[in-house]
Amino acid sequence: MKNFFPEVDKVQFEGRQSRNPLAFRYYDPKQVVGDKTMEEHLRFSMAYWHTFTGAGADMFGSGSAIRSWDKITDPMELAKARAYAAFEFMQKMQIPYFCFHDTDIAPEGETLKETLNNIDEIVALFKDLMKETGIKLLWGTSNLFSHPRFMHGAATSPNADVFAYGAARVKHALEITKELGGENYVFWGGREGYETLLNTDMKLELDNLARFLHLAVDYAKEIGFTGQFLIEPKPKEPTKHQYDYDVGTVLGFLNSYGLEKDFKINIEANHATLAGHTFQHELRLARINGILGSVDANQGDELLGWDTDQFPTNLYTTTLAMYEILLNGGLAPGGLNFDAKVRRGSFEPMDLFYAHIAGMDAFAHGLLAAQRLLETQELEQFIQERYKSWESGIGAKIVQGQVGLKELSEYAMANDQITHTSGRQEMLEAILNRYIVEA
Ligand code: XUL
Ligand code: CO
Repeated sequence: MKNFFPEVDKVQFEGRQSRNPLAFRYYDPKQVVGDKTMEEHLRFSMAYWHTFTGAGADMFGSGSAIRSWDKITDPMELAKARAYAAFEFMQKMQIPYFCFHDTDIAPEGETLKETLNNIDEIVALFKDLMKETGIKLLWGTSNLFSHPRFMHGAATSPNADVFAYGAARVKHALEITKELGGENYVFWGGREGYETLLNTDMKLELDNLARFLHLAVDYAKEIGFTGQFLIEPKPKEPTKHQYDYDVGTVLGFLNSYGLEKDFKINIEANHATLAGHTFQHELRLARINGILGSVDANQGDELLGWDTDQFPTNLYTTTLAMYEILLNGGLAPGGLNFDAKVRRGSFEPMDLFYAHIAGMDAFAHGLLAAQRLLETQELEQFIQERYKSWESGIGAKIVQGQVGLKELSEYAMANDQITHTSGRQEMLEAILNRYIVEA
């Protein structure tokens, strides 16, 4: 097998004293943290599209990345070379999972049939490489947003032929995800939204989106695909208004259309911040509603208002994310998928390694800090104390539904001199900093 990354051997854990940029300082896959190993907690996954299909193009310029396989001109040979390179990379990085869109892995043909055949050929190669390396598929999906045929949406297109075409792609993507033992299937509604209501039947589009998802659930049952279905919210980009805006919106949508039992949510950090929420807010809202399924691990830039898909290196954010994930009892069958790309200026193959190491170490560090926080219960004790008025007296009566407005009014008349306790935000922020520094 050709060696695409001859300059790198397997990246190993060397501990926090290490100054080797090609080693993990925190991520030690077999280290037990609480009740699981780091590998079991974190379930890292590589995003095929950013790392092996993307080349660093942006709106102002073409791709800048140097990749040894790019010299190959035959599209199927190029697709195969990328597959070999991807599995070599994941093996060297000790990344146990990957995720892909159908369009990432093989070139588009002249017809739908030819396109699906191209994909099937690479899927067969993936199957061999997965067997050889033990690397698994976290989730599959169909890209229903890049090709011009999806310019007005896929499931929410005004053109029923596009809905049918999208359905054919999802049918096939479900089959290949099953074939590869994928543990989840993701719907990110790339162009499922609108630019202007002047030309949009919002009601029909939302109904059709739900119809589309129901059809997928039905077909999964028919073929015996038992993976978890996930919806990935995003508020905007590419459309001005995406229907799957944020966790709250998706929750309402699933409940309105009877899909709440079949779907969980794949939360992407940069999508959360685009929606005006913190990553932790979205994780919390999904968690307390029992629908936190998986995570697209990346980060945005505070000064840029778009989806920059950067590698997650902010320890504050990874700690609070892992805190929610631990409280969720983990993510399985979901995982932490690096839906992240190296910056356009980080154009060398080595940057792919440095970037993934940075992300994996940031999440391993976050896991250690979050685990300690939960072991000492320092935050939990503070929160419990803050809400203790609900455990007895009038609070307990409200919770148990024993009082109405009349009783509450009588109580308030007799207890109108309210005493408060401080929320102690700054003290708690300093405590959190201590856990991060000491992890
Ligand atoms: C786009 C995005 C997608 C999904 C999969 O912002 O996050 O890559 O994760 O379609
Ligand atoms: Co994503």
